[in-house]
Amino acid sequence: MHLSSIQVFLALDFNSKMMKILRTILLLALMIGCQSTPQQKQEVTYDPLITSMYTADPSAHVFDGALYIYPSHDIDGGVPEDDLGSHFAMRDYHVLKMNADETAQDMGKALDLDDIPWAKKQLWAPDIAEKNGTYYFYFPAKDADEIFRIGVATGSTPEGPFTAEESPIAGAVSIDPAVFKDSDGSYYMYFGGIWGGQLQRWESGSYVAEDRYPAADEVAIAPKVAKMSEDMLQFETAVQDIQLLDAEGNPILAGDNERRFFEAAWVHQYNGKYYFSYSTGDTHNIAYAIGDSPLGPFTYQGVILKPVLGWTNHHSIVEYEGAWYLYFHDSSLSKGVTHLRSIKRAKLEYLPDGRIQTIDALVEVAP
Ligand code: FUB
Repeated sequence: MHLSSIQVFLALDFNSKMMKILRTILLLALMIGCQSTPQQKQEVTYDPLITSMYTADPSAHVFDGALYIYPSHDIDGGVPEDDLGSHFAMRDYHVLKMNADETAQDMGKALDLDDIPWAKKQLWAPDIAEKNGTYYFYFPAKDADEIFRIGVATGSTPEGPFTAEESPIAGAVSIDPAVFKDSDGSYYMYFGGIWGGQLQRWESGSYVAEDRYPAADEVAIAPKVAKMSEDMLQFETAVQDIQLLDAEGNPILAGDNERRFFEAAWVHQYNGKYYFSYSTGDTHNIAYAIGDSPLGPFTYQGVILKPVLGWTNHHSIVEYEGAWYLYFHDSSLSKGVTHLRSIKRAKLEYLPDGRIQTIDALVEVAP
């Protein structure tokens, strides 16, 4: 029955007991229907996928019919918390593989800080891509000058181990690489993160060891993209800004903390459209914007995941066996310790018009 005909039905004057029951049932159905908007709160409990170690920033991919996750490996490195994010002091990467139940298993260490010639510390959010049977594992780390750069390591299986290149990728700076394979076989790397991720230090085109932010009414700092070279080890094109626009076609401004880019870029394709998703401003939503090209521009649509327990929010989106999943993390396992996070996953629901239903996975934990 259509909404308008339900409303007419409810307006009628019913006296019989049966009609009153029918009316109550319809009212309840109407209330449930009205709640089915993109802003719906999901009354679901999300458990950590693995509890034997702390994991974060999950990049999920399907290789050889299996679902693999490439997370950061959070540790308590004893480094005091500061605005540079020094307490995120990760030293290696492990590969995880999804089990048939709602858990993931550790497939072992795939890359160690000591085996990366150029990297000094802080192995943050990684990603991976496969091309012609070789697996290219992309990761950020600080170099000897404490500048975040992005490197690549290669392996012959999705589980690694991976062997790092001698130097980082030229032009690949800041943090949070996400590599997307387009339907024509091209690969693009999206990257960048503000504040501890240092993207604000590259706005002049070269590194300036000082944080410079645009004024609130200026265009926000943009995430970056470049096309990968044939050998997947470098950029084929110059790095360019990703344009994030509002519904009127105006660029999102620096003062728009609810919608501006902060970190954690991810791109996926759905029904021929490109979805660019990211963590926002100082608000830590996972938001998304839609475009017609992998290079953008992308128009802001809304929130996929509301802020979770812990300071950061970081995700990936993957289709597996006919269903769509959002991988994310929070700090529930460590009872709220910002840099000790655990990966989780939720079912992603699209609405008929291609919008994504908002997920609220915030959990309260007793300290
Ligand atoms: O894990 C370290 C950093 O925290 C990531 O690079 C950011 O995206 C945030 O999740």
